[in-house]
Amino acid sequence: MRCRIVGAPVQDGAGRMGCEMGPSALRTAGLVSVLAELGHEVEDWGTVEKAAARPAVVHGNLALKALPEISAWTAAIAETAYAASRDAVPIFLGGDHSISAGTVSGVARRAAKRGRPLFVLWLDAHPDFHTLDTTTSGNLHGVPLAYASGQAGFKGYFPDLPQAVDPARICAIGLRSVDPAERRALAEAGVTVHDMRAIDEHGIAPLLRAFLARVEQENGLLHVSLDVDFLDPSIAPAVGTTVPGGATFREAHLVMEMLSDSCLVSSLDLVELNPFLDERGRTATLMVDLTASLMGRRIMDRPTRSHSGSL
Ligand SMILES: [Mn+2]
Repeated sequence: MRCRIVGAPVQDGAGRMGCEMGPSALRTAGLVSVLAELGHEVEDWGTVEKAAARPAVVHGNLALKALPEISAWTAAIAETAYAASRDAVPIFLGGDHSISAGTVSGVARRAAKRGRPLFVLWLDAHPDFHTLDTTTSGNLHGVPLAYASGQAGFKGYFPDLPQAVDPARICAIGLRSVDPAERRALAEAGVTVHDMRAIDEHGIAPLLRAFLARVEQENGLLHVSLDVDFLDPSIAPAVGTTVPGGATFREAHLVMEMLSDSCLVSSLDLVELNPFLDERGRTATLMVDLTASLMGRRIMDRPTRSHSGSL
């Protein structure tokens, strides 16, 4: 398979600095060589050009931070995501999670052009489903999923959305920090939500399997957005928004292995890695290992699968 690496070193959407170094850390942890060793053709497209901030616009929510900057990043990333997804599986290296406003809207436009429905798997402690009106922190890494799924209130502030993702085709897994406004909005929009309690009660595999079955049934494309804080902070400390009680090492790898087996993944975000907070690169290394699992690394061959390795 052809993989296309795209760096999106955005940090203005997070509450603290450091995510700008994320793409470098993921490359340093060996992402390109790991993918090449798995037999993939890897193209590194370098770094999305930081667009000039759009003229400041006044918004009623005075808490909003870096709105012109994030809006400009979103436009630039969406354009690159659309181009990069033409004939390859793009892997977007964040950068804080605000990059997904651009990556998801870009690949959604690509999916529409292909006449295929886009599904989104959101692996995160947070749903990032705030609108510009409901966020109280004002950190715009809390809004990308609301934007990309066409929720109200972004028009005139963020780039016009060429193609909204149907909220009914979004599945968020790993949630354990959800604000009341988000809880209401997720329910109203019809997003499938599996919080950590659901994982505890049912196990992560059946929850994911049910979603993947829907993607397959509708012949969909699947974008996976992996936030470092999906993982438990004890194994992935390099993130500015740690929440205890996250996915374990094996739960995370199992998700990636199931995604690999499904052959459905068409694009991937690796976001919120803050190397300034890491311990000797262990979080960056784990993110690369998880990517390897998603892209076909396996412990043992599964001989019953006829299409293994042809993701
Ligand atoms: Mn996030």
